[in-house]
Amino acid sequence: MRVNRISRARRHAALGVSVAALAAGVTTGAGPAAAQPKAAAAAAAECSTAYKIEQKLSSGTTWRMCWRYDSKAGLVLENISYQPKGETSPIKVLNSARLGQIHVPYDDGSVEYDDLTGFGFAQGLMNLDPGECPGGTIKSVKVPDSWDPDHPNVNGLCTTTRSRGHAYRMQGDSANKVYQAQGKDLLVYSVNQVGWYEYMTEWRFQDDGTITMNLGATGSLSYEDYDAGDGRGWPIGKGPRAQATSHSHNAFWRLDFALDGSSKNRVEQYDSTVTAAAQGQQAATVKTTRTPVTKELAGDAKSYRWWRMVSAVGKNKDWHPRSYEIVPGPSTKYPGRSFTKHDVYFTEYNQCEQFASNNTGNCGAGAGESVDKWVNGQTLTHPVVWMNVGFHHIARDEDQQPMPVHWQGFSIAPRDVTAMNPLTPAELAGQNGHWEPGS
Ligand SMILES: [Cu+2]
Repeated sequence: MRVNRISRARRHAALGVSVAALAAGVTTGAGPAAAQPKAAAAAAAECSTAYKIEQKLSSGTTWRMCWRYDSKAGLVLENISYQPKGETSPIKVLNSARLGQIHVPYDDGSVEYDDLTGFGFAQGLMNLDPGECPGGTIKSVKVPDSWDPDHPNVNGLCTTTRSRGHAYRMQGDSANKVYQAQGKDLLVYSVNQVGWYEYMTEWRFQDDGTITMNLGATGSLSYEDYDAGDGRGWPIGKGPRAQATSHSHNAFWRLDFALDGSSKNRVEQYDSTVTAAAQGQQAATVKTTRTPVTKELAGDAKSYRWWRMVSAVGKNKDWHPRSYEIVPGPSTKYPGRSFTKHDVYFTEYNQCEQFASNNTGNCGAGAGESVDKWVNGQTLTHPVVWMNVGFHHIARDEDQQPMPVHWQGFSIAPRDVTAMNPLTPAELAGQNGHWEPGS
């Protein structure tokens, strides 16, 4: 079926639908794009109403962004801003956020796929059933280079809200006072079919400023990949039968930050070293050092290491520079290709560098076509983050049928974006910094 899909993709690529068609989607897509001139909103908006997502969560936090749909990347979120209660204007976080590739190599070495640029990921956008967007809105998406050019519109983008459990809990001074809040998220997602798989591209915007991006894989194992017959498969049929071929899903995300509206963010790496307790000390000592990342970097995640993007222009009300910390999720790093050997790549922005592998942007003769090649010593003035999260899929009996969703992804979390917890209740607003009971 994979082969079938690729032939369909090639057939319709010949129709010559181009970047112009994608741009046209912004003006001719479904929705009342021109119908509702709202003076105040129009001034701030960088997209028409149909392409705007704005959600004020019950805790008072508002997320705003624009969406568009790219012929290769699928869902693209742009001009993302965060405005917790107590902030008088939106705080811009990202210029752009989207998938950067899904690379799928098979363990038996038979084949590998670049699902975004080589396999029609975007064209596989699925219609959503109203029941799978509970309490939300399903937007119509015009798919560029659609395989069904007479019907390019798909009800394929869900925006809704979801509870995530406790945002915090704290026992108050008086015995019967409990400060607690249930966190709320704005959820934005789409589903794209590639072969027999269905990928869920999920973006979670929490009311505390955290953004979590996850790729879920569900649908069905590809039937032609049974009976690997090489000892590398896992039997999911009776006895030794139907040995499904193991494979990896190496997902990339591309994040173009613009903290406080500026792309000139600084990258910092933090490492902590632990020294065993010296004589007379009760505990080991931990020393944390900051390393400015001034040039392009291929970074490896490890224990006691983290990175953050620091605003070039904005400070919070405690005069601390605003930043977003990268919080890696579980990952099985695939060493089989040069571009999957590192967990994160910080590259200087370049318009033609669009996909982490099998790049389709025209970077010119001699230019590399994968993200590792773009780490070549340039000074970072407008860093782009490429996050690589791998999942090694060894099938199991439970994968039939349908296959349960397996998730992979990571978060970015605010660090000093606000001077206090953005969800602080009014009664505790004075407890900032060195605070003592009764003060
Ligand atoms: Cu899989």
